[in-house]
Amino acid sequence: MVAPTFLPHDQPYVPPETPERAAQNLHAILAQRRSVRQFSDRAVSLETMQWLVRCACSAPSGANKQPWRFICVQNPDLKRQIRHGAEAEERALYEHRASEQWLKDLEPLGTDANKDFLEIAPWLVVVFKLNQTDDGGRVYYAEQSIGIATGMFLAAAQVAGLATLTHTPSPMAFLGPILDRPEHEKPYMLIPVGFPADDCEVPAHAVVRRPLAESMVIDRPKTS
Ligand code: IYR
Repeated sequence: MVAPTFLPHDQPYVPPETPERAAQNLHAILAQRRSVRQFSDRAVSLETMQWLVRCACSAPSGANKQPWRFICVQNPDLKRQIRHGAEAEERALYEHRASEQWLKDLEPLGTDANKDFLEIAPWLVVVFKLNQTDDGGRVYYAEQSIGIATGMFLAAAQVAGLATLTHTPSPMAFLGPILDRPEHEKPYMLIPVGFPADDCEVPAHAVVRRPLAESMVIDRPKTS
């Protein structure tokens, strides 16, 4: 038995404005995030990446097991190998794996199997989910924990003025061997990080969000 110890939570974060304004101000930043597929090769400092990963790792996790690893790739040869692995899976997806419906749903995005951005973006962050702790212990709610951490990484990059893409070439098993990851780490998401190219374009349709009332329900819906 480990006896719990507690500290006073006597300095909770207090925003300099009201909760309404604080949340609205963050929304004004987050709502400008776009998934980018045309990156500039402009450098992003290692220090920036360290802060982004610190932001991600501030996420809550089941029993504080922190079941994640953020592999930050800048080496051109590793990026080339990742691009080739991803493009092989994407070719299979576009040529035969994806259903007609899926291909139709992708049409507005204008995507294809070419993933040249994987070599152009200055950093590729490969998020791995830990199926156990490094010393063989159990992890809990790993899917939720890593989803939260990844979301916080994306938000931090946006706040830092950096573009990201949530890229999931599927299956992603090729990433472990390229990056020499151990068996208990499973690839979760591939996130290019950088600045948008000067001539970057983004799909027009994806900026539209459903009205709030379709995403947010207060208490029970009214029965008529
Ligand atoms: N992984 C492919 C296909 C793709 C799938 C979904 I769902 C998207 O939202 C976008 C793309 C690709 O990256 O091209």
